[in-house]
Amino acid sequence: MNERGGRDGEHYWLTAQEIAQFKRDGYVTLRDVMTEAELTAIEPAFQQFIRGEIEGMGRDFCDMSGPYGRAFEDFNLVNAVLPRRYRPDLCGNLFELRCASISRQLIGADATLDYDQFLAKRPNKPDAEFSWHQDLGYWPTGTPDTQTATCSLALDDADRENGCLRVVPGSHKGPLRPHKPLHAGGRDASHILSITLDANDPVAELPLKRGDITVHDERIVHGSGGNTSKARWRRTYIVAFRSKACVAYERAIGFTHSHNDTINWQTHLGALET
Ligand SMILES: O=C(O)CCC(=O)C(=O)O
Repeated sequence: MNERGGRDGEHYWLTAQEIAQFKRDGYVTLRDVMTEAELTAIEPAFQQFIRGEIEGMGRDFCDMSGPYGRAFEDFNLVNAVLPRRYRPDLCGNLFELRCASISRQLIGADATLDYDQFLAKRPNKPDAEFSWHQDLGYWPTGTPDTQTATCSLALDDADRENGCLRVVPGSHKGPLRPHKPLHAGGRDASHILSITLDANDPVAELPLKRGDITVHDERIVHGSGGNTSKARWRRTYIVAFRSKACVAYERAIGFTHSHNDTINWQTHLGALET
């Protein structure tokens, strides 16, 4: 930690206040984590995925607002899961390294990269919603240490109009809520799970400038609205870190965060009610 915080080569130093906010609220917003030149360097790979040019991804390339099987031209929320699996040259890029630095400060020295994901809300897609959920509701129960730092980089300015991330601050201190499949047909038809907000849940929107990130933990209730702008994308590059023991446990049961994983979801999602 240093007192002023900010970028420092492969590191990004958090202030004591930022670390305290993550623990207190379940999330933190960090400004200017990537410079314009650094963003420009990673964008071509991102765009290849979002244009649907990477072959052989199966369900790892889908619309995260709808059921599997939707035609690419009809996607609202383009979702590429595990891009580093399909383009290994992404491994070790500067964004990953800065997020590793941030995650070590938030969840401990053995923070291990668990998965990455590219998300892009097409302009003028009011249905490009990411439904309310807790990440832990999607993941196997029984992991030895659930701590997670999910870092989400804004490749475009994000706000209410293009569907920025929104959270229920402090909800990470409450229980894991029951998650239900959003679409008929369960996990075979769609990856999406959803929870209903309580009437008294406070909602905070997290607007970002290009190059800023949010970091959220595995229990905070969060989601995002549709993109009602006429011409603005909302593109997000996610890298999530969990403890080394947790990642080892996930892999041992065959869970890699790929939508192509064939583990028994009923066994591994204790909180899922169908
Ligand atoms: O950025 C979004 O719209 C939602 C992403 C999300 O839910 C997540 O990374 O856990």
